[in-house]
Amino acid sequence: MAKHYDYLFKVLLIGDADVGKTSLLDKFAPTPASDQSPISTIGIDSKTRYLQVCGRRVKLQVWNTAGQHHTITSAFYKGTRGVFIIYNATSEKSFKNVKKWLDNVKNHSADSTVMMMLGNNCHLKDEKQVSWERGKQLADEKGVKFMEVSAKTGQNIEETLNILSKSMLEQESSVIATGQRTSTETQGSRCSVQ
Ligand SMILES: Nc1nc2c(ncn2[C@@H]2O[C@H](COP(=O)(O)OP(=O)(O)OP(=O)(O)O)[C@@H](O)[C@H]2O)c(=O)[nH]1
Ligand SMILES: [Mg+2]
Repeated sequence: MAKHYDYLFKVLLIGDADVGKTSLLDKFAPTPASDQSPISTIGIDSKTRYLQVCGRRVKLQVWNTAGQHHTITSAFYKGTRGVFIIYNATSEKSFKNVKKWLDNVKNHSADSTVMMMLGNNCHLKDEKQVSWERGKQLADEKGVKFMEVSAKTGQNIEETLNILSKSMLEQESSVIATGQRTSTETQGSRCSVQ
């Protein structure tokens, strides 16, 4: 039977407990509606999402982790091509911990892994403790991509998947062509939801 995709990428969702990883996964790869709020993740679970990027059929296998574990071991990173490092924009603490998560990814994953930092809950303007500017600044410092998102409103969800997928495709071509990493130029997008 013919394959339904040209590229298969494994992607991980990591970050502190309660930053909204499970909620974002539900937006990335919606399944039949559930009215229930997500419960704290205990182990890991995954969902699949197909999308077209640069004329290629991409299959994303998105793995969700439990924030309580604080570290993710090398076994989880095996074969991972992209990682979303998530913080909650209404929680300073979760933003501070992003550095630890970034170190965790760098220590355990392949150099070619594409990293993207996501500031969730960007629609909660009045409760925000972390501005877009601070998020973008940290992402630039660390050489990773950045986007503010909302699992609640769906803001920037599709853009985020497209940016990561495009970058993983570029990385794939560069590894095949030269065996080297492409530029780690960062990108960012403001959340325009009021
Ligand atoms: N208002 C609002 N609530 C959100 C958003 N994202 C997540 N939540 C809520 O925040 C709580 C935690 O979200 P989860 O998606 O379970 O967080 P998690 O990162 O998966 O947490 P762990 O599995 O414990 O690591 C849930 O009650 C969600 O309904 C968001 O964008 N806006
Ligand atoms: Mg969860």
